Amino acid sequence: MPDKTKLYPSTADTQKGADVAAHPVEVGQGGEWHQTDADAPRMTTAQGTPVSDDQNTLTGGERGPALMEDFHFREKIFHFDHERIPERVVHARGYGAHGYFECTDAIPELTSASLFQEAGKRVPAFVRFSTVAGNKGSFDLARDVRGFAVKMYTEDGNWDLVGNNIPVFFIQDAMKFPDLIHSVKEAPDRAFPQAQSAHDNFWDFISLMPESMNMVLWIMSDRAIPRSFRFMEGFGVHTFRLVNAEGKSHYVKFHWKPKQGLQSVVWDEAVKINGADPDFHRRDLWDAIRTGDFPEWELGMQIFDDAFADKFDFDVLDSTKLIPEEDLPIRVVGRLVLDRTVDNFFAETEQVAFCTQNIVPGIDFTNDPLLQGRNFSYLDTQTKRLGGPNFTHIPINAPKCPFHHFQQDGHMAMHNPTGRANYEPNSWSQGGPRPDPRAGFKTHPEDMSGAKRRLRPESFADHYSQARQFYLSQTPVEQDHIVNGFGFELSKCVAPDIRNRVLSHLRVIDEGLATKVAEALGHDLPEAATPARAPVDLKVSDKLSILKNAPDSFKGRKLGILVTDGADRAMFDALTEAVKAEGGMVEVVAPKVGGVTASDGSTIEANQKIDGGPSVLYDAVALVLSTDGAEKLGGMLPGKDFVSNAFGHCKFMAMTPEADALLKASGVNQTDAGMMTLGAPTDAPAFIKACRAVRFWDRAA
Ligand code: HDE
Repeated sequence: MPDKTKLYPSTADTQKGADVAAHPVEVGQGGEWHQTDADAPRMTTAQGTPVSDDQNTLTGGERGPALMEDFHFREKIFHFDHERIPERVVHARGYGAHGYFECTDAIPELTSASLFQEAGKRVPAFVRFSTVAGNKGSFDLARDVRGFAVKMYTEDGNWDLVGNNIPVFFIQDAMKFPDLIHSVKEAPDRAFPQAQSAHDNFWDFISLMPESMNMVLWIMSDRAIPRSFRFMEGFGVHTFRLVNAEGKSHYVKFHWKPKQGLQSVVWDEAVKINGADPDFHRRDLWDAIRTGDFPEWELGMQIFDDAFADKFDFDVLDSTKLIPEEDLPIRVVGRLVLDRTVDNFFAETEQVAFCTQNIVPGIDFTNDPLLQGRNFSYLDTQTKRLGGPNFTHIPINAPKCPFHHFQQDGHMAMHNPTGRANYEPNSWSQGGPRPDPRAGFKTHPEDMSGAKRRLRPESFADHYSQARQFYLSQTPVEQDHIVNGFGFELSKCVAPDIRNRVLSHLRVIDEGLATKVAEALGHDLPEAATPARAPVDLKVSDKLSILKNAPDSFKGRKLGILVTDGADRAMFDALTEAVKAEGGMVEVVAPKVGGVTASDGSTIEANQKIDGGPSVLYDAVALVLSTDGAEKLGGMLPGKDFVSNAFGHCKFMAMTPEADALLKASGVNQTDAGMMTLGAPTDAPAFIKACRAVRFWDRAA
């Protein structure tokens, strides 16, 4: 029987003097283990009252009841109870980083926006990448659009370019947004499936909305499973306006082009990455920035006027359409660099509020009905999510330029106007801010006429031509991925009518595509859908393909080196050096996380234990094994999976001759030009050079 009368020391007391130095600390992340009581700041309550004991609730008697009087306990639990705020209704899962935007090509002739007036000028920026459908705790490699929201803190206020990684959208009118989102999110009765579109409700809605066809092709393509946030493009999607100091306006489409190049994973990898590392994308961004490999995008603009808009095949106000770069080249005017991770996820990434209505003088909206609807939605949803109208007072949302207005009070008002005047006009000498008719924001005075009505313009009626153009612009490998995407998604639809309805649309897009998807499903082809307007054949656009624009560098990519005891040290070092020289990263995978003893008796430290470091986490792999090590790994499922998956996912692979037993055990009995035997350390640079192509797609043929 325990002695109930004896008082035990608190955990805090027992921890004192423990050997905390034994715990590894990630470099530069703060939270060092060596803090002593003398260094530490004094703990207080939220009111600033010093706390003497944070381990034990105040009780009446040694084993008595807790006392109401314990203000420290009550305050602590009360605050914890209120830690959560509603997650975003869409784009709930996201990851942010700080950086800057720099103008590289001044365009004062096109816009008076302050950030484009002078080459070399920088403004601070904050970016949040996101998935759309899943909740905040969902996995990173969902098949989904990625949000690409950029807040630029200019001297004329915050400009938010709230874009996506796909240049078109599902719907033409914001009125349909709640329906689209309801259909893709979990069904309301069963609350599943989570973070995926492979289900009846989504495809039911899509198949009844032919305007979504262009976007659906993008979603079934590899664009929806990017390798990382760093390797994807961003798009403003809508047509916006640039307005110069004389009030002259041009249309503009915004593009973010990753300096790192474009890269995606294959679907089978995506599924496995979600299990192996659900945070794959956020970890990638964090690691890249923390190691000083700052991701960078160019800001490009497609600039055009009414004459171009009039002769373009589609309505430039229709967000389900893009303007091919071949028809209207992109002018690069700036660059975005992400060079700082957040200090606190909640304060910055969770509380950041992007609004399409956050615009600056020199940039303006168009009548795109989707954009107009968004301008209402963002402010509205943020008022609810962040608890009131004063979320602009939160540092991440506050402008970094001076700001003065008469808005006051409300929940959590951090700075109210001072002085007597809180209205305008007023006649007080210290009467506060006044509008500036010269430099203030002016709406472009576009002509408007016509009757009020609910109507979809005829110019929005072609739903298939650009979907066909997208499909035909892909390489055969990418086309196969699209077919497989449809095959997978539709196989998860229980209702055959829904599958057939989708197939009927695919027939209008491309008979070959429809036939292959029908074959994948084991379906007969249904009647083709009847389009509102017959599609036309458009020129192939190479810029729509990822693989036609593949990177030519291993920079920013990761090599996974699998090692065992007896691994050739010189070979390991040569590979590591070659990757570093290319600007890539290395991660070492070993049977045990404690590392291995190399051929020369030295220790090779491991980053991952084999079952925690599957090859899906790497862009290319190398096997530096001893004969005995290869045999042992060949008897382990994670060892075999490492090799067979790397091979199946068309990765470049290099191996020492001793790895043979593992290759055979993994069912890899062939060699091809994507596999290199490492005979001597001097072979390593050639292998890393080959890895520049990132995947050996010939293997998929
Ligand atoms: Fe959004 N969208 N959206 N959206 N959107 C939101 O705002 C909305 C659309 C996009 O990282 C919400 O603060 C409507 C297109 C991003 O915080 C909400 C329509 C594009 C983000 C909202 C669209 C986007 C959002 C939810 C149809 C690409 C995440 C939380 C007209 C150009 C921003 C929030 C972040 C977030 C509404 C369509 C991009 C509900 C009504 C098209 C990147 O206001």
